[in-house]
Amino acid sequence: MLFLAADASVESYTMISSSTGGGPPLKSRDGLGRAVAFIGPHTLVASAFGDDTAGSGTGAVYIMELSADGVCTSYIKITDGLGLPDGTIGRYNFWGVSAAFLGDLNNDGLQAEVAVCSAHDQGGGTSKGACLILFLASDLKTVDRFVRIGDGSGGVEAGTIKGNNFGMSVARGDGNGDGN
Ligand SMILES: [Ca+2]
Ligand SMILES: [Ca+2]
Repeated sequence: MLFLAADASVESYTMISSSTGGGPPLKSRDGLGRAVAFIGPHTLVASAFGDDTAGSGTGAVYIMELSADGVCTSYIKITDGLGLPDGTIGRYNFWGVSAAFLGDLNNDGLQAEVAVCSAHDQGGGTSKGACLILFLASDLKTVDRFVRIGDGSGGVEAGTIKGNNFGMSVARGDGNGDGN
């Protein structure tokens, strides 16, 4: 984490890994930080798209509480069977290849919606990819519910996604100006 001055020079920095900065235990190729998104002033979503806890290459995300000086003071992990029902993601989906904070998507007053995508989601066909829209509870640690957007799910007609890797990157915006 880089703390920048107004002239964009680095004033200070911290590293969050398995050995420093309060990070979670990791193994090689977990890829912590493949995608990152702040969801609150001191709350960071950081993916580990190579995480194998729920099966090879399933992927995971950590929701980290950070101190003001950029050290992780606590974290929770979300993957298949851990905050999400078993089988939500699947092996070799590499969930967490991208992520974006969506603010208060459902307009319930809680800024707690996050998109986390799998470039190799197998729904609708081999490696077509998908995004999970997570609706977090007010603790920002528990997944209340989620919606999958991919080929044949979440309002996308089956056969629409013809190639692979839908969700390789993701960003928030209001393209049609309706406030969502
Ligand atoms: Ca909300
Ligand atoms: Ca909109």
